[in-house]
Amino acid sequence: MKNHIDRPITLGEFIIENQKDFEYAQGELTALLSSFRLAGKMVNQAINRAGLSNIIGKTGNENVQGEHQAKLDVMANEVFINTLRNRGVVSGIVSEEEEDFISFDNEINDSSKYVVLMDPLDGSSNIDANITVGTIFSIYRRVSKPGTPVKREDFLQAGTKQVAAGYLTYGSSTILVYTTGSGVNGFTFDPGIGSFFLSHKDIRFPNAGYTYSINEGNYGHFPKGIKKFIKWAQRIEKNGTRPLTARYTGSLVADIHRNMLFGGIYLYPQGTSAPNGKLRLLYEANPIAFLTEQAGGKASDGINRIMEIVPKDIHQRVPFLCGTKSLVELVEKFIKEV
Ligand code: P6P
Repeated sequence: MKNHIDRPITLGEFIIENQKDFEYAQGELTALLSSFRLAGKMVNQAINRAGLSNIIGKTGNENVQGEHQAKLDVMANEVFINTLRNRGVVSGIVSEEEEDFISFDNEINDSSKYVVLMDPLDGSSNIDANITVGTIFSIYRRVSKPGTPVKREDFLQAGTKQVAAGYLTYGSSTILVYTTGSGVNGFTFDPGIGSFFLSHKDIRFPNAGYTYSINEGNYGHFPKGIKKFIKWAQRIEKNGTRPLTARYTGSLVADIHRNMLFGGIYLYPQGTSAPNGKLRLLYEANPIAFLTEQAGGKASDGINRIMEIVPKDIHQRVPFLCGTKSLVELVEKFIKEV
């Protein structure tokens, strides 16, 4: 449909225009995606004034991951869970902040076809330093019988079964990026109007990579293949240049967003301090892998395609390489060689 308006279309208009991409959706997936829009605005508002309200800093508690919980972690988790529950379009949720899955045991929700897995506020340790943080989400069609409470099997599906995935990056501007399997599009929030407008149409990784994103503080723990890649990235070419430059924010969404726009690779490998890597398969690696592949990139654990890993536990961790295809394949080659 031609856009007859002389402004970028809104997220809502885009979702309606692209209904055809939502296989068998009778508006539920539309409602589900738009609930992320509402919750994203609420979290964005809280983050933008965090320094002015008593919401920065830690709660003094640890989450199920053993990580110190930031007050905004708790707030974001509650906002997304309540918004999704109230929309009546989700049967259940897995959240990084919740020990087990949550079943929305009421009539409307139980009839919903979908489940959501999310990291409500990723990189929250950066908030007090005013560094970009993000929300990551993944949407599946439930495999258990609609009309009954969700079961664990609904959440332990391989990433290839995702029907949609996305992230919100709360940075110099707030951008919602998502895919339903027909490419990746980004929408920038205009706080003056209160709407998200299409700003990044059909995002594709550039062919060449520009940055590598890894916490080199863990160098001593890295497997040999990763160390070999870092040495390759830092070598000085004959003309005095080097292949890549290092950019690592400590916020997965910020690093992925930059690498997807300008080319690059993000790596969180396994090491003695993180024997299976740090990132969680279900609500960090899989949604980012879906977006990455839809944007022409690649995501693996160094050997296997991330989205083909069959999950065993809702909080399982996985070594993670993600980004420009040629760079991921170079690292996989180095890992294979040593
Ligand atoms: P480290 C944030 O906790 C996160 O999950 C990602 O957003 C980020 O890339 C990574 O962990 C940072 O971990 O060990 O380098 O501080």
